[in-house]
Amino acid sequence: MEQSGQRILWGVGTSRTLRAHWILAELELDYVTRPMTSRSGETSTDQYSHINPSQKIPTFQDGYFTLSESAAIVNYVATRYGQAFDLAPPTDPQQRALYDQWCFFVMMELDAHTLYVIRKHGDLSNIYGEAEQAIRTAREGFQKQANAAAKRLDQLGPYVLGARFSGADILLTSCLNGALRRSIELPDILHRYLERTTQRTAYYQAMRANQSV
Ligand SMILES: N[C@@H](CCC(=O)N[C@@H](CS)C(=O)NCC(=O)O)C(=O)O
Repeated sequence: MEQSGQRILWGVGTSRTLRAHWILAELELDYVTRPMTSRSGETSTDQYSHINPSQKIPTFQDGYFTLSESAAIVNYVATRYGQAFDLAPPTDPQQRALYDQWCFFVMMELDAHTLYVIRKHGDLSNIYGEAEQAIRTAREGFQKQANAAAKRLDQLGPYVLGARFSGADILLTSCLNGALRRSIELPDILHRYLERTTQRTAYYQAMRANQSV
């Protein structure tokens, strides 16, 4: 049993684990990393399955509170600890709804439907099978939705919430970086956005913390 007050983050080495390391770094929170990597078999042990029945990383433990899903971890940490850093999600219902709109948009349209499809049927095709057409439409789908994100950012900017950086920027940045790694072209406005978000000190700290050794 972990100590009651200890913060533990399970998982390194993926864009999804990076999100959790990043929000913890933004808020300068102490935590212990369990450096478990993807597809190493470590996610399917009995001990880990008890903590996260999905057998996926990341998982975050805040004392006795256990949470999975990278976006939920980002938003939980930002809500619980982010006030002092002006990083908490908005509390006004409509502003919060717009924030949620960004988060769900990123997780569904830029992650699950597109990047993850490309990864599954590209790098991991030995497990999930070849599906050239699915990859092609996922790349096109990503570009279309990235253009939509660029339009919204152009109206609001420089961050998802306008003036201030938030957890939704962590989610968006991780997906845009994933697209660049796969040579998906992005509009200039998103390149300029990435220059802003990836120059943050906490981003470098998170990249280091997320390295698998
Ligand atoms: N929706 C989840 C997805 C998590 C996920 O798919 N994690 C992958 C690594 S990126 C994983 O743990 N796969 C299982 C394994 O590697 O054993 C999240 O955002 O946290």
